[in-house]
Amino acid sequence: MSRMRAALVALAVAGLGLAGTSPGWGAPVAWPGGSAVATADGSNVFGTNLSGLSFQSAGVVWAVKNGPGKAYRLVPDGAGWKPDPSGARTLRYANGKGDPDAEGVVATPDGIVVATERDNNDDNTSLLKVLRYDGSSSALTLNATREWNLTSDLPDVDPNSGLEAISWIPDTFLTAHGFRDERTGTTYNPAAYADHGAGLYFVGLEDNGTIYAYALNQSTSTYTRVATIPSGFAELMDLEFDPATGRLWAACDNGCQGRTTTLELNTTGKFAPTATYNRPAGMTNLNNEGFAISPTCTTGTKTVLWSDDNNTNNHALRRGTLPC
Ligand SMILES: [Ca+2]
Ligand SMILES: [Ca+2]
Ligand SMILES: [Ca+2]
Repeated sequence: MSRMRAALVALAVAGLGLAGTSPGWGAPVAWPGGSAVATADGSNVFGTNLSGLSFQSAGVVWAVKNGPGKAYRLVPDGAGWKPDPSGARTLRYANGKGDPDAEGVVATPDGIVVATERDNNDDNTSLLKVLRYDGSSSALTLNATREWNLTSDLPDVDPNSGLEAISWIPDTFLTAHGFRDERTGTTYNPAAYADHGAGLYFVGLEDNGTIYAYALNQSTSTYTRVATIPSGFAELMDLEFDPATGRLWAACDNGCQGRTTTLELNTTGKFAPTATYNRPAGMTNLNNEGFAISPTCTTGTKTVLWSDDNNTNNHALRRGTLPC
């Protein structure tokens, strides 16, 4: 989503209590990293609608924009980031057509994988698709190399309240911590899901703040839902898995005062709440729809990035820190 719905969401969130999160999540506590936040892009590089972020490595970040659907490969620019010399890549569906409304992105061993909620050429129809792209391509228009249409497996939602968030968790982590497969009622067994790659995709639905874990068949476009997980929020804007801590982060926008929650695998193999954090004290209540954590820890600190859908003060990227 962009803009507009914040007032309604604020009302809905108020109904969940002061924390902005569901019961059981505890009161929000201070952001665990630095209170200072700085802009991390040049002035008006991206404009509005930057909604998803993911580190491919310490030196490459992917960002996606909803409307028109675009992806950017970002490289370091001093302490900030800038698009690589190729600039924006226009995104298309696998058939080479359409304008996928790209709200979330994750870089995985499968490719650059994007969560979309509709075709902007047909704004009135919800279309909840995960699209895979070849991030190594030099083409400026990228056709999806695989797409998964999750619409029939998810609740009916408004066309602008669909898939917002996506992350990926490796099978090695899930099996080491006894992740429970809700479909089979047993411990998750990767061998049960043919051609799904080396991990599961976790997508977030804006409309209900719920996270859905899927095995996505990388050669047939079929999929299987493996788990359904409350994020703690009534709406959800991004997901980020931090392998260093085993924490799955859920991020909400200005409708929840920019708070984040963390979930960790508990002794029953479920992702359960472990914390609710306020945004850093130095950041105003921005329409942040993208959130990513650097894989690199430097002298006890790692960088986090937010993308602001509203391009407030002509900046769409901001950086802060977490301890590591
Ligand atoms: Ca949208
Ligand atoms: Ca928003
Ligand atoms: Ca997003």
